Amino acid sequence: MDKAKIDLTFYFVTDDDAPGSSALQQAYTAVAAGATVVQYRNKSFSGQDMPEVLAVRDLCKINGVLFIVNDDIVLAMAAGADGVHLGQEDSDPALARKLLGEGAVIGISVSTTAELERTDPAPCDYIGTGPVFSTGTKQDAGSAIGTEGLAAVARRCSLPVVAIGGITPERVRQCFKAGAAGAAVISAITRAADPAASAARFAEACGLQPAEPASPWNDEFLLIRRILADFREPRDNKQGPVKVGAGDDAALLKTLKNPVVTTDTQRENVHFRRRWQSMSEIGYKAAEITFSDLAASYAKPVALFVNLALPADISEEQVLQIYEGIRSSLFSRGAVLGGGNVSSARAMGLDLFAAGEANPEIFPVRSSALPGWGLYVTGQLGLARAGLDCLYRGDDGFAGLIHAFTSPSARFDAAAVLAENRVECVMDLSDGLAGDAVHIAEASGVTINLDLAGAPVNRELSDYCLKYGKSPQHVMAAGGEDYELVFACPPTVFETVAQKLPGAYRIGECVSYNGLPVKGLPGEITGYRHGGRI
Ligand code: 3NM
Repeated sequence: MDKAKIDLTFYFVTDDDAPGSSALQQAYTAVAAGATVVQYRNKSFSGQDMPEVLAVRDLCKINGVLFIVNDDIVLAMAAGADGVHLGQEDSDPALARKLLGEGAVIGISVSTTAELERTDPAPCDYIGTGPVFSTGTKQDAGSAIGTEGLAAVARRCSLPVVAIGGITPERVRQCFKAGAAGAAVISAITRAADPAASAARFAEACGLQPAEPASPWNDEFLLIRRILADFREPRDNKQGPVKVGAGDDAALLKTLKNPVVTTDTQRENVHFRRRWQSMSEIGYKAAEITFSDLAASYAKPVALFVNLALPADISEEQVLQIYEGIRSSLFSRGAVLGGGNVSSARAMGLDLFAAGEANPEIFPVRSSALPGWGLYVTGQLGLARAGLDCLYRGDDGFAGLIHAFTSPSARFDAAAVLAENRVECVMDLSDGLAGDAVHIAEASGVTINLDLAGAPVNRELSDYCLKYGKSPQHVMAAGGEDYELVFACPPTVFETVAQKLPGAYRIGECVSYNGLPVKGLPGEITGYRHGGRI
């Protein structure tokens, strides 16, 4: 570390108590605004947090931002931090110097001039002084010393002084006037309604420019090499349908008899939120819902192509976790990764393309329903929608519902039974029965009379509806993201299907078109809007 280059001006400290934002996201916001230092502060650190610490370190390193660990010399060493910040009650700065070496940046907290007198400045590079203003962030911070207290310490101290405690963008200037070399901040950014805007105002008050932060995964080629290391099979499997898979400019597929191609998209804050699902679940779900289109077409998955849009606050480890989820879907479907792309973006997103091979005998479509046929589904509806509502409410008492939203499975098992029985009219339920029944009715030119009164309602959905005063039929019809299959066929065919698919049941019938595509919707229901509330 070149000590002459240390810039303490905008000293951001991570907040382990900020609701819904990780230290990595916070650090990214600060670095994007122009922070010059990030201190990792986590009072309840455990080994599980290590990947996050390393990700924050990488973000700082790649952006030339000083990375300091609070309190813990051992963690600072393990994380390869640039230095450590110690309180008066923590380890001795001399020990930190001995362990971390001459190049490390070592800071110590000092509240008063009396404390300053007792502190040996020799092993330290800077002093942290506060709380300058009153703060609720650190319970044992003592009473505010004001800018006068800060000025008194700064005057007597040969080392640069970083002001801390209750500093807002509006108070930054006073701190510099009082002799501070830097302003440290937590809550004015992490608890702000708009952290990025607040961080930008803080940086501006410090006289700094915003940066376009680079991310650890910006070394795209290295990242792709790491991803591909886990996807070795396609290149070696000359017998399979993919002769040359991910890793070359394009994939070479063996001639497929009846190729079927489909695409899907998952966008952050539209289809998923990072705090609701693990990265692996996001990857798994994206792959499964793309494959669900193939299931509804009786096609066998062959290859998946994935374009990832990544904001810089996603670490390389997290990207690999997304691919871990994708891989587990590919593995269970017997398909391979055909290729893909990684690019930077403001919000996270996945665009997926799947290639499959059609059943040589039958390709179901939504336009083939006839009057007199029944309308059926392969399983319980409404679970995912209710799970999404629980996530919005922060109610984690309905694990099965939440799981239905975060980890749906494409119904290839049900599709096989339908194909065997020559069911010609099938689609997967992604937009909810209310919307998808309209698609079938309009494409087939029939009216669908829905009848959900006798449809099964599982225990958890029933409990959820009781708790929140909802009608199960309403939740089932408004549904969305069920990824069950809805199909139309003659009732006699259904009797045979039902023997192999005991979870399937009737939800209505097709009649000659009589002025409306769908009748019998409970209440005022329209289709499903991804991310919308019930
Ligand atoms: N140390 P905020 S005050 C971590 O006085 C810390 O030494 C302090 O948080 C000290 O910017 C403080 O939200 C909390 O007030 C700073």
